[in-house]
Amino acid sequence: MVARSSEVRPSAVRHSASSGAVGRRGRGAGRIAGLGLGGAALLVLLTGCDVGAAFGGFGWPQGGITPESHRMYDLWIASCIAALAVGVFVWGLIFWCVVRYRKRGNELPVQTRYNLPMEFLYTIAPILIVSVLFYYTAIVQTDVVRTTKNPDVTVEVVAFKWNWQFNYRDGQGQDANTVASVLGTSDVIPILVLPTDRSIRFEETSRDVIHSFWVPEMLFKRDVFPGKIRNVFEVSKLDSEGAYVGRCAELCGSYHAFMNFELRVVSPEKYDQFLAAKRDGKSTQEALTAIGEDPYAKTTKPFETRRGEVNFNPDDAPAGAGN
Ligand SMILES: [Cu+2]
Repeated sequence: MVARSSEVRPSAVRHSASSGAVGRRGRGAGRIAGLGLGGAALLVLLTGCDVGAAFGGFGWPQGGITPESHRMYDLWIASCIAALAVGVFVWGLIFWCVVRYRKRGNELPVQTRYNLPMEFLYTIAPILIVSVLFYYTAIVQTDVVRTTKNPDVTVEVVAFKWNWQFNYRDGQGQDANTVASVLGTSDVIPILVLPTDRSIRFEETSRDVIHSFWVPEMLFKRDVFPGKIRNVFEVSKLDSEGAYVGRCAELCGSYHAFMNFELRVVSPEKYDQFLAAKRDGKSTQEALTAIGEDPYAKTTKPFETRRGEVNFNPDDAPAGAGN
């Protein structure tokens, strides 16, 4: 009995003597965590955009053309940097523990269960991180889906199987009037002409099934519903002139993949001239030519069924034989 108690005692003494050191270590880890998060935040502030470009946007599409798309992009980049900072910190701790506390004999290392500073850290830190991410996400989302009372341009987006019609409106809602219209056909891609530096409201409606209006460079898409629901969103402006392909992003039927359109962003002066030409009864192609723009889509082309070229019979047996 005496021998056993003398075996137990030294480790018990060592444990109580080292509890002060553990407390100091816990505070140290807290300081390191604080420094790490602070450093990550500073990094985001200083180099947010450049870091994103250096890493290919961390998978997020680059080259947005609206202020809203830039804000979403910045949120994504900052979230990735924050996630990486936390990741590096955690990986560092794991590897440090693996090396520092590797087995070096049969003696048990100091046990740190019920270490209050430690438990406090790994309970509070994730809550804080999620709260910060949630806060900025809520702010950016609110900003992106905000609509205003008097946007400069209102365009009604009408989707149908399998094309688009764009109606330029004199007001908002279902009761407003269409002053000019662009209609896509099987042979001509519809071109949605819009100005830079003006706020634009998109009001969506479908004639049959659910479609989705998507211009990849806006980094935004929204479903187009049939019936009374009009999905509405706005962009505060379009940054840069150019031609951008637009697509349907909701599987809507056989030719869904070919339901393309083109967004043509022009100067406000050209836009006014285009609208005036349309109001005078000119076709979309004539109106585009009148303002010195390419009359046909540059980013996509009408789909080709090539039904005449297909023959599923072996060794070119006539397709017309039999029925
Ligand atoms: Cu569609």
